[in-house]
Amino acid sequence: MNTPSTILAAIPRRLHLQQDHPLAITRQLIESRFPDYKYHNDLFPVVTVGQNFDSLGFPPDHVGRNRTDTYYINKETVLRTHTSAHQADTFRANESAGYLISADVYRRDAIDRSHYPVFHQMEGARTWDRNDLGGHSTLEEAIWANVAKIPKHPPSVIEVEDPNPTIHPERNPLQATHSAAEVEAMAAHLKRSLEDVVVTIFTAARNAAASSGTPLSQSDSSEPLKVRWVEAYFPFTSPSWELEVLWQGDWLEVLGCGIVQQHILDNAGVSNRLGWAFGLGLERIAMLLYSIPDIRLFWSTDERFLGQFGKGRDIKKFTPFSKFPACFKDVSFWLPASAPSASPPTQSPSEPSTTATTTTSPAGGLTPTESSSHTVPNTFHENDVMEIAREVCGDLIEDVRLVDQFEHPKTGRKSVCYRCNYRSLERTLTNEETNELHEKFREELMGRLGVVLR
Ligand code: FA5
Ligand code: MG
Repeated sequence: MNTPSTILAAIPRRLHLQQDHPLAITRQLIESRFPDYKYHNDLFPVVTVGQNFDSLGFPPDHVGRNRTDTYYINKETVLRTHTSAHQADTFRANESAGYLISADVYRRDAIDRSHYPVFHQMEGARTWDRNDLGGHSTLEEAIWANVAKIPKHPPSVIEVEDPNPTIHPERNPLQATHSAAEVEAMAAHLKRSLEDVVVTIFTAARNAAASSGTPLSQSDSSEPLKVRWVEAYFPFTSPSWELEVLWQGDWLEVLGCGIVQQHILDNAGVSNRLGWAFGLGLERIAMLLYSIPDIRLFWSTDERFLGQFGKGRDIKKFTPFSKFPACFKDVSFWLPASAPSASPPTQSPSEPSTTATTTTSPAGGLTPTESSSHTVPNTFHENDVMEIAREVCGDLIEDVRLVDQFEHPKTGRKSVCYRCNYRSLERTLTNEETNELHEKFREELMGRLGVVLR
């Protein structure tokens, strides 16, 4: 068990189901592009290691399985790290050709304005039955007939860069059970479906920006939206891709996807079916849609935040309430003697290549601090620092980053320095308050990680 009570407290929030919450509105906007799919929005976040990793073909030594990256409830049970944990069961239930799963997911990770230990994903999948070609003579013909039904947006609306071949023998191989023609057809269906989602979202985002009177760069509706498909790797799809969107000058990864590994469908008892799957981050999309500058805001119960969304209105740009001052404080400490140098935060199953670049920050209250009856681990991992910061400071800490690393030339001892940025989204913090938080943070670091403060 490495799951703090602060994380368990997030389970009942179900933000993606909360009426007029920006994550719920974003979910519904995407769902509207998949009208014939079955939606699952209510799946419980505690899953088995089998569901989260084994069923998907994660190798036994994959970093995503580490206690430094994943919240364990016990040896066999975790808080899901992605909505893909429900793929096998949903394929097994075989209720519909297509499905969408929206849910909260949990990862031990860095602290900054685009990372939070709980976020929301939407999984989508579409499969076809080899034994039911709907009157077509081949499977690829049946799939192409479905492709033709998805809106195709002209280059004046969306410019798609897709430089790589659909299949690459080394980098992005075909599975033995599929023909190249079948994969070409499924890839076309997948890509066209997701391009349509992106057009829907980003058209709404531009309209919101334009109507707020402070148009964003690239929000001029005469300029096409630019997206690109890049090759990717996931243990549970092949070939695999990521979709990136050019937004305010940066390529932003919005989703991962690919052709479902046939062993997953075989093990789910539907070996006659084949198809595609994708997984996208709802916060990342909602932040773009509404220009929300800080991921902590989604957890706010402040009406100044929640009152700005939905209620039958058009999507409008979020107006930050006044930006409260930041307070930076450093903490330096020697690592325990046996420890390797600070490992960077890792993300399971894979690190996004780019993150939302955000500019201003405005929520959240102080969450209760964990008791410090923890045993000192004998290896140091940065995610432990991040978690202690979240437990002590709740949403009053905006950012924690490694600013210096030093190895003593004689003793070989390693020292690190982290810079903490304290800032409330809702009010100005007092000096005493910040000092108290920082002092508590230092004590917990010492007590729980066995580090020596400098
Ligand atoms: C996955 O989680 C895969 N399960 C996606 C997938 C599903 C691939 C089905 C193939 C088939 P990844 O870790 O890259 O992959 O996360 C997917 C998306 O979630 C990212 O593109 C990003 O939009 C979002 N995301 C990932 N990490 C974070 C984070 N810390 N904060 C906010 N959003 C995140
Ligand atoms: Mg990724």
